[in-house]
Amino acid sequence: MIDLRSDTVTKPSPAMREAMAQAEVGDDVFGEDPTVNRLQDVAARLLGKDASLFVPSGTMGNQLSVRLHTKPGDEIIVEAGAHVVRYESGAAAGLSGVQTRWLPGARGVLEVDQIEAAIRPPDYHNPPTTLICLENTHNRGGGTIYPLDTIKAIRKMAAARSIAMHLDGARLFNAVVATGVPAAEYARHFETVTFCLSKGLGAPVGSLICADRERVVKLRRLRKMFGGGMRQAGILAAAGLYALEHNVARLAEDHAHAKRLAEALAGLPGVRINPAHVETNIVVFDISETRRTADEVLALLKAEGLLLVPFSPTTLRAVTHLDVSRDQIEQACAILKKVFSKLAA
Ligand code: TLP
Repeated sequence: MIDLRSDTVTKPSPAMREAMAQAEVGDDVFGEDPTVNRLQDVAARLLGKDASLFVPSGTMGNQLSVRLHTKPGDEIIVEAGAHVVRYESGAAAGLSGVQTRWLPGARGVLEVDQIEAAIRPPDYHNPPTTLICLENTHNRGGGTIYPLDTIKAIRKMAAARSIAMHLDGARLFNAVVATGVPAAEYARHFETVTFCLSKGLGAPVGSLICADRERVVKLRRLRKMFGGGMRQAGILAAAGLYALEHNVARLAEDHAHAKRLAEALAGLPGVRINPAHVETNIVVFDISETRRTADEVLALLKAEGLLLVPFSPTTLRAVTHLDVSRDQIEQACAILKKVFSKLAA
């Protein structure tokens, strides 16, 4: 099976497992795990922040950040396809009691005017707008890179209104590798930034929230409250350190593989995709012209040995990652060609 369902399916390599086996550990709830502490220092430095906190998942990173920046009854502004509201099981409402305002973006990207128009004027009928969440790269947008100038404009407007900004940077390093913009240059426009080790970076578990020291102290308490305090987590942190050292620059290969898939898909009957929109490792394409549902097409692809996921009843997503070789990408292109040509015949 060629598994392009997500970059979350990657498995730790033998060298990563060796680093995990050798990790020095301690009780991280006491702050005594040297490997976790090292990972938190490395992550903070990379993102140009004072400090960072290791958490079990990207979802927890986002939700601790929402909780940090808001009070129950506040409103937060998000893009309509953002992970924080589409795939986190209603957590912002359930765990922080906030109302979410969903704005439609262009492949996930919101413009400053759009956000500004959605901010509630101060009036006791209105919920206070206290947080803007952006996502870079944007998953449902198709791996879109958030333009730095757009982020800067949003930041300027938000700062003037004392509204905090959180970045869901689950795939921030994909944006960094694709653009050459340093992670810290993206991060400095946000109070809190999360990134995931368990996606394209290939670690089995874990994300980091990076922020100033005072916020990290508060986040640490919230992590305990949300049940995310871990003990000898150095075994996991060692995988993260290995990932940051060995698996960042190679993300460029995943991007080239995604482009190859997009170009192959663009020539197939029944498929709609603009390869120019494939900027990183995510390929989202429309299959409505096949007049088959996403689930029907997925079953046909699976029977040929290729796994993708549905993104809507008429769109599919493929994600490239470090456990898929160039040869397997060529095989995937051949399977896609076979299935879509058969459907058209
Ligand atoms: N995304 C997963 C699914 O949940 C959809 C995937 O397969 O892409 N932010 C973004 C932008 C994400 O894409 C994800 C995971 C998360 C946060 C959550 O990370 P985890 O799974 O560690 O909670």
